[in-house]
Amino acid sequence: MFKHFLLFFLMLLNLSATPATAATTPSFSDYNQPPIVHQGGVNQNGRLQVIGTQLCNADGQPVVLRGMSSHGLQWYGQFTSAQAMANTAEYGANVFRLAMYTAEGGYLSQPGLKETVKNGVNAAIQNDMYVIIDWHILSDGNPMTHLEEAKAFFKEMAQLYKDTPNVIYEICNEPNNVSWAGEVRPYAEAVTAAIRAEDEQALILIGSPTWSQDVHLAAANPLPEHNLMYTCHFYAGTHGEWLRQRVDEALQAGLPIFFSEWGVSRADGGGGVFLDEAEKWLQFMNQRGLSWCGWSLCDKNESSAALNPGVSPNEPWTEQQLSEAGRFIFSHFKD
Ligand code: DCB
Repeated sequence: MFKHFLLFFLMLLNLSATPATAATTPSFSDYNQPPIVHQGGVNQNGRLQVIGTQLCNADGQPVVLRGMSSHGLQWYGQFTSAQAMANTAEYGANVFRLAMYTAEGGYLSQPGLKETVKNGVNAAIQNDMYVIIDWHILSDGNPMTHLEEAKAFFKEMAQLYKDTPNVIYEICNEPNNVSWAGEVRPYAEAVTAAIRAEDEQALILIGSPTWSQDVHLAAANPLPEHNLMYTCHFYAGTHGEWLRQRVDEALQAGLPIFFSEWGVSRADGGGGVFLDEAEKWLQFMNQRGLSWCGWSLCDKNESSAALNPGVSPNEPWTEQQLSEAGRFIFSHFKD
C-alpha cells in the first residue's frame, strides 16, 4: 500500500515537473539559440526600429548595439573625441553614449556642454556609429524638476538631427526617489512628444525609478508610442539574479529593454571588478539579443573606468593602456 502511494506521489512529481520547467522558459525566444543579429554600423543598418521587444535595423532584421558610455561630459568630455570612439570601434563597438549630466556642474549650470554633445555626435558620424544623447539625471532624481529645460533641449536636438539616423535619445538616465506613474511616466510622455513633434521615428530610451532598475513598473504601464525602449542599468558588484529575473518578466510582458549603462564595478563606480557576475550578465544579454553600453570611457582612478590614468584620448590605445574593466568590456563588443 505504502509502495503504491509512493509510486503515485513520484508520478505526480514527474507530471508536475514538465509544466513547471515550461513555465520558466519564456516563449518569446529560445535562449539556447541566440537571435542572429547584425552588428554593423549605421551605413549597414540605417534607421533603427523596435519590433516587439527587439531592436531592428531599417530592413526589420534584429540588430545589437554594443559600445561604451562616456563618463560625465563636464569632467571627461575629452574622451568623446573621434579618435577615442575609433579606438572602441576597432574592437567592434557600434554605439557610443554621451552622458550629459544635468546637475553636478553639468548642463544646467554649463549650457556650453551642448557643444560637447554636438561634437560627440559628429565624431560618432565619422566613425559610422550610433550615438546616444543622454540627459544624465542622477543627484537630481526627479526628472520633472527640469522638465521645461529637458523639452527645450530635446526639441533642439531633434530639429538638428531629424535626418541623422545615428542619433538615439535617452531622456532620463536614472530617476531615483520618484514614482513611475507620478513623475517618470508623465515626464517621458511630455519629452517624447517634444521629440516626436520634430522626428516621427528616432529611437527614444526611457529610464525608470530606482536608478533605472524598476522595469517592472514600466512593463505594467508603458507608453503607447512606437520606437521606444526602456533602459535597465546594472553594476555587476551590486545587481544580480533578481534583476535579471525582473528583466525577463518585463520582456515577457512585451517591454523592449536596452542596457544603456552597466559596469563591472559596484553601483558607486568603484569597489573592484566583478567579472564572474559580469559574465553572467553578458551571457544573459547575448542570449536575448539585448544592446548595451559599458560605464565608462575615461581614465578616472576608479574600477569602472576603462582606461588607465593618464591615457590620451587622441591616440590609438595599446592593450596595456586599458584597465582591467576596459580589457574585459572591449573584449565583449563582438560576442
Ligand atoms: C550610476 C550613474 C553614473 C554613476 C554610475 C556609478 O549611478 F548613472 O553617473 O557614475 O552609476 O555609480 C558615477 C561615477 C563616479 C562619480 C559619480 C557621481 O562613476 O566617478 O563620482 O557617478 O557623479 C548609480 C547607479 C546605481 C545605483 C546608484 C547610483 N544604485 N548612484 O543602484 O544604488 O547613486 O550614482
